[in-house]
Amino acid sequence: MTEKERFYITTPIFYPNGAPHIGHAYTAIATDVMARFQRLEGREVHFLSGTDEHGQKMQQTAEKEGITALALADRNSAVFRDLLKRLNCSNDDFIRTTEERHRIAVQALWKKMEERGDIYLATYGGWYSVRQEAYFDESETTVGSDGVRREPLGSPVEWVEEESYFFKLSAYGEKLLAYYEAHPEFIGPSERRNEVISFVKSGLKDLSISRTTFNWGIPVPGNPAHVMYVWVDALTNYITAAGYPDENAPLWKFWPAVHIIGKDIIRFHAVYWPAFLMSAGVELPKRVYAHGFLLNKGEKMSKSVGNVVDPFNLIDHFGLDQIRYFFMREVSFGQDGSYSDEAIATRINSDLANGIGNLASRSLSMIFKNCDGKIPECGPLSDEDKAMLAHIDGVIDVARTEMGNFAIHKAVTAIIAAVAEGDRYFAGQEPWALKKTDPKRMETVLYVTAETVRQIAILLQPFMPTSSAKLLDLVAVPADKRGFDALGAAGRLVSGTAIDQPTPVFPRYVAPEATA
Ligand code: ME8
Repeated sequence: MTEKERFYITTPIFYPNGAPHIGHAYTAIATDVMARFQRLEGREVHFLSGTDEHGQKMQQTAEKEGITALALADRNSAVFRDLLKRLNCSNDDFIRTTEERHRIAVQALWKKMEERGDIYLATYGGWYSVRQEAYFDESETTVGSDGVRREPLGSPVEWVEEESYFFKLSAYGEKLLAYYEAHPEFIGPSERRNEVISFVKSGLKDLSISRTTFNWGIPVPGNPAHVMYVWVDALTNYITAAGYPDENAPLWKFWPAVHIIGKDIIRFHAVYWPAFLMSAGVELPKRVYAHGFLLNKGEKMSKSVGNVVDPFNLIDHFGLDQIRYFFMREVSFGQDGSYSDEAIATRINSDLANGIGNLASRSLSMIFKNCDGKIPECGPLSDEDKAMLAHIDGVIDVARTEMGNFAIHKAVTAIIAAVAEGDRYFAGQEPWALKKTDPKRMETVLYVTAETVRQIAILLQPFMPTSSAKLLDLVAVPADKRGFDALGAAGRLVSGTAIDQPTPVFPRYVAPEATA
């Protein structure tokens, strides 16, 4: 038996210092869609998510609440875990950076970097943002009219001086640039790649990688007065979960991974992380792909504006698959995207209820009523039938190419475009008229339409797993014929297979005000 190709994909690990918001849900949905797509392609997939639980911010939030940092992490990590379940994410593992397996991995990585001569002790002074958990150059900060100095994203910074371990990042500039050059696919999209290259070209300074001003973190091996800088700790999660430092661990075969992240953390993933791994002699990630930010009606979400959307509420209101579909279809993956309740409602009604839902229910109801509840015979194919089948058989090639380029929105657009094609075909063939004039021909038209629905449903599974399964149930596709290897001629519907009376899969969205 040939071994399956492997695919390891990760979300960022989330900061559990507050409740999850829609941005977290977005990144998780996109990663889940990619993981599911690869599984349907027949690959052996490992999909990792988790929570990033150390650092000063967590310690401070916990102190304010009068609880321990671990209690805060326990409570909120569970909410993120629930969010992933609620989103129907198919992650194989959920890592918490407070786990013992992670401490072992991070300390092992540190020791490797130290052995390599890349870690030294010195004094650090700089403008530190607690919110960003990062130091900023004085030149990057500005003093506002309120007298408060802030970093570019707006959080206050304070002057901090401490004894610190440093990582010799300055020694990796040329190596990183050579790596980006040799692996143009390493960073995406291209705007982010260019941004990273110019950052590295502008010269890398050594990186302060330990802290002594708080203790909520992983101790530095041999000097527990220091805890590790939270980004050294956080990034390592990706190899912890693959079994590092045990390169014979069963999951190590999955490394290297594809990292899906938000554009806010590209520098950490595309500069620091590969430098740490080069230093420690570990293979670099396969790809780092940064998606854009979600904006609420074009505005940045912030607690002070009061436009932060709770993903749980959004799902309760519109339905899970509807939300998954909306974000994957509406936002160009890699770019910022805006959303609003109106836009979600419009997509649900036009693409789902009036689109695939309607095509499935019209064609399958006709089959149920007129073909004895069985998938009809497929007679000789007309040019129109052949064109329809050729179209639907070809969608996977487009979807595969687009997904390979991380253009999730284009993949889903190609699939949904097949619905319009199906509608045109169905309306043009008028099977309801053929019922009287040429019932054999009607059967063929219904067969071709049901076959189109079958393939659309298989293709939509990564995006809307539950609804697609319902659609596949409607056309009585067996469980072992739902992978992408069953697309095209390989898995054509079998005439004579009994189907159930179709039930609606995508109800129309009606705003609550409108029903009142
Ligand atoms: O950065 N739009 O965690 P985090 C889209 N712990 N995506 C958004 C978003 C928005 N408005 N806001 C957040 C961290 N995200 C670190 C990561 S990884 C080793 C450590 C998404 O909880 C985006 O993908 O602040 C971001 O990268 C991710 O949530 C995690 O944000």
